[in-house]
Amino acid sequence: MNTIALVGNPNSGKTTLFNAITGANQHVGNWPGVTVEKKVGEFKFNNKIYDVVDLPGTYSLGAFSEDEVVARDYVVKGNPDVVINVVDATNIERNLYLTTQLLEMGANVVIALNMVDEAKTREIEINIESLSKNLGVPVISTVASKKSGVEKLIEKTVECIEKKSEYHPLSYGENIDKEIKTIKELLKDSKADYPADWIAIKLLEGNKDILEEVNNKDVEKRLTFLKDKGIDYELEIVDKRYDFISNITKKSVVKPDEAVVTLS
Ligand code: GDP
Ligand code: K
Ligand code: MG
Repeated sequence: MNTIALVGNPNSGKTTLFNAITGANQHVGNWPGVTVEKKVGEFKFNNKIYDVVDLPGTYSLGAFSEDEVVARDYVVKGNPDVVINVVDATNIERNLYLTTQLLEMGANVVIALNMVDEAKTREIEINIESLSKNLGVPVISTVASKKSGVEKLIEKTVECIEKKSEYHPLSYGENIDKEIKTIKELLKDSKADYPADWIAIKLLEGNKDILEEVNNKDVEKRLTFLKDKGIDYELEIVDKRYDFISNITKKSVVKPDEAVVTLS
């Protein structure tokens, strides 16, 4: 059975899209051990049935809330075949922060660029091709509340199950990239469920539960060594994600207040 997960910021239109994709074929439960609601549905395409999971809405995939942990763990441990990342086109910079983290995880991402009707009303111009090229993943524009673009999104999603997009890690600059390599080397023989690049980034961000889960003395030593030298990459990593996003939006998005004004 193939499984597709829906991930996105709160109010990006995730549930509306989930309903449009699955119709009446859905059931609601709870994620084990937490009070977070679990919504599962399915759709049929070319006589095959696909499971769809609506994950809790989050801005990030750290470990700051039950919602984030549920979404994060499902993306990495639930092994969905495709992650549909619902991005609100009217708030693209903020929404792409979550996207960068999905890319870091090496998830097989398809972006549903939702609320394009509202973006149009606000005269926000988005070059879909350029956005897709620069992110390295397919982007399909949708208006979930009108079921527009949903067929195309399903087609692209099914296509991506067969053909996983190539993983393009972000660059965090020379020092951090080097440190990621060092940590990955130390983790070579450990058997955590998470992708090594992602673990290394999370550790450099100071994420305590990943450190606990990894349970590796050499890695702990390395992190203590950095700390003793006064090196803390946490803020720099966040900055680099925002740099990555702003580079992309500069190339792909024009907002009315940014349009070039020609003086006559
Ligand atoms: P969620 O929090 O991500 O699950 O978002 P919801 O699916 O609950 O949607 C939030 C609101 O946005 C609801 O009022 C939806 O009807 C509305 N909505 C969803 N998709 C679209 C869209 O493409 N365009 C517009 N204009 N509204 C939408
Ligand atoms: K909501
Ligand atoms: Mg919802």
